[in-house]
Amino acid sequence: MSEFKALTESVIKGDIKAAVVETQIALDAGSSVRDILDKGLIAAMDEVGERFSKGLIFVPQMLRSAKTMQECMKLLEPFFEEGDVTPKGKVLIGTVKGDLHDIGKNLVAMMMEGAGFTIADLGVDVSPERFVQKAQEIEPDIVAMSALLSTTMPAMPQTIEALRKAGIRDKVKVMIGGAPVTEKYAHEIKADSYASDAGSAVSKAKQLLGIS
Ligand code: B12
Repeated sequence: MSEFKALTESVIKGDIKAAVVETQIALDAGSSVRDILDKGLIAAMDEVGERFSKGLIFVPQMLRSAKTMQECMKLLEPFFEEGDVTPKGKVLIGTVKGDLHDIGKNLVAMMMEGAGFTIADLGVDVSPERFVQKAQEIEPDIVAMSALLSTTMPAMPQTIEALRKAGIRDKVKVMIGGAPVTEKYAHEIKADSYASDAGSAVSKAKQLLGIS
C-alpha cells in the first residue's frame, strides 16, 4: 500500500470525500497517474474483492468503493491525453451480457480515447446482438469486450460467433479483457488480442491496427 495508504484505505471504506482529497494530494505531490491507479485505486479494489470473497463485506460496500474509485478517476482523466491526436481508429467497447462491472472497461475506453482512438461505448450488459447491431452501424476497427465474472466470460465467444454469423467477423479485430480473462482464453475463443490492463490495451490496439 506504501505511499498511497491513505488513498487506498479511503477507497476501501468508500469515503468519497477523503479519497478525492487523497487523489488530489497525490497528484499535487507529483505522483504518476499510473502509480495512483495501480498502487492506490486498483490495489484498493483488489482488497475490496478479497474482503468480499472472505465474507467480510457485502455488495453495498463493494458498490460504495466502486463509486469512490469512479469519483477519483474523474480527477485522473485529463492526464490520459497523450497529446498526439492523429486519429487511430474506431473502437466499439462494452461489458458483456449479464455483467455490470464497468470500471475497468471505462478505464480502457478513457485511455484509448486519450491515445487518439474514437470510442463508442455500449455500456454494460451488452448482448451479442447489440454488439453486432452497433458494429454494423458504425463499422469499428476493433470490438473490445470486458468481463469480470467467470460466469459471463462465455458471452465473449457468443459475441464472436454472432459477429461471424452477421458476416462481419473478418472486418473487425476482437480484443478482450477483464480480471478473469487470460491470454490463453483469448486464444481458445479465437479473439485477436488480449490485454491485462488499460495501458497495454492501448499498445495492443495499436499493434492490431499496425500503428506505432
Ligand atoms: C467493484 C466490484 C463490483 C461492483 C461493480 C461496480 C461497477 N460499476 O463496476 C458491484 C458491486 C456492482 C459488483 C457486483 C458483483 N460482483 Co463484483 N467486484 C467488484 C470488484 C471489487 C472490483 C472490480 C473493479 O472495478 N476493479 C478495478 C478495475 C480497474 O479493474 P478491472 O475491472 O480488472 O479492469 C482492468 C483489467 O481487467 C483490464 N480490463 C478490463 N476490461 C477490459 C476490457 C478490455 C477489452 C481489455 C483489453 C482490458 C480490460 O483493464 C482494466 C484496467 O487496468 C471485483 C474484485 C476485483 N479485484 O476485480 C469484484 C468481483 C469481480 N465481483 C465479483 C462478484 C461475485 C460479484 C457479484 C456476482 C456479487 C453478488 N453476489 O451479487 C455481482 C455481479 C453483478 C453483475 N451481474 O455484474 C467477483 C467475481 C468472481 C468471478 N471470478 O466470477 C469479484 C472478483 C470479487 C471476488 N473476489 O469475489 N462488483
